[in-house]
Amino acid sequence: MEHAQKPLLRALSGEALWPPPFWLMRQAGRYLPEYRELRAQAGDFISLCTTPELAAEVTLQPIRRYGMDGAILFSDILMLPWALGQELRYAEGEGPLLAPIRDAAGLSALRPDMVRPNIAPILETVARVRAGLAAEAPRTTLIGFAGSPFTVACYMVDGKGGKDFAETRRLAYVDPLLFGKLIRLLVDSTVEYLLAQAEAGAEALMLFDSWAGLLSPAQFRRWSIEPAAAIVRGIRKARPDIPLIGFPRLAGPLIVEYADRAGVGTVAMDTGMDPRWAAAQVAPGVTLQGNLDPQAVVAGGAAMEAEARSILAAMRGRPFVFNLGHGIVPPTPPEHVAALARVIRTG
Ligand code: 1CP
Repeated sequence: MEHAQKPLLRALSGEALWPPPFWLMRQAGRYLPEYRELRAQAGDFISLCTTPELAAEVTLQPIRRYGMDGAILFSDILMLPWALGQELRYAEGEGPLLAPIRDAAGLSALRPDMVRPNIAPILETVARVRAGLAAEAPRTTLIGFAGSPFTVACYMVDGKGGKDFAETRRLAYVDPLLFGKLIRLLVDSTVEYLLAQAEAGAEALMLFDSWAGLLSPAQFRRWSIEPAAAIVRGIRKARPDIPLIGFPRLAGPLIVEYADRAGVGTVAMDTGMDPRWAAAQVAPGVTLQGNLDPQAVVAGGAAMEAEARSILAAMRGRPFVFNLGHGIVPPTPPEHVAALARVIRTG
């Protein structure tokens, strides 16, 4: 299929399509038995992300089952700190663990010059997925991604997953010079990383700012919106037309300012965002994406259907991509995803 005719690319470029295209955050993963099987063979999670044949296969698994309009590269936002040389491991059941960076010595140990060689297997995955989609699912768009500088810094500074990231937010107040250097390094490396994914075959790019909503409004402008805008400028210089999606999770009303200033054409709404409010407040040329509660898909049935239909009704007539408000969770029954796909496709 002609690149410009893929439904997701059209919606991301500002067309209001009905029914809307859809994909689901974390659509490749533990709720799928075929993923669990392959994951068991691969060994650890980093090996899975850096073995192109396996990572490409995992990316394609949900597309084969459900025919989503978007395939998101199977990788992780923490593969960038890994590529920068920060020690990273994924402990079973505990999530990611990193050697925390909290001072100038930690910062200067990072190796931006090593990003390009270290991401080579991830770029090969991108190329394989693109070829796989051309053969198996020619209407499906390949989405590359990175974490936003602030969200990636949360893990780099705190050193582990969490809900609060107190060390990171404290460092941003007590040593904004050091924190600003880390953010700038991440801006530059993220531009390089995303452009390399585009070069390898990614057709749209998403920036996950999962923890943006932990910031005060002033800190949100400084550490979420400004770095996102700098990344968008860097990408636009080389790739003026590639669609960009921003996800300032938990931003609340600041999503409007993010939509105005970050420069992305599409803004993803989290679960708590009222889609009717967002449709009224966010500039009409900006595509919205979201925002079904992942727990509604665990529940399934009439409750899921009612939630999905109310989002569809709120978005009718504007450029929109149906998605979840956050990642799909492991207990999700796969047949509920099939039922959701049917609801979306009937509009
Ligand atoms: O054991 C396993 O199988 C590892 C679990 C896992 C998976 C499947 C992790 C560890 N990452 C991923 C894949 C992943 N992560 C994708 C793949 C593509 C897809 O969506 O299908 C993507 C886009 C991400 C992005 C990601 N990783 C985000 C941003 C989105 C979000 O969910 O908010 C974040 C915050 C992470 C960090 C991360 N990686 C993994 C875990 C368990 C976590 C969360 C840690 C925490 O803070 O508790």
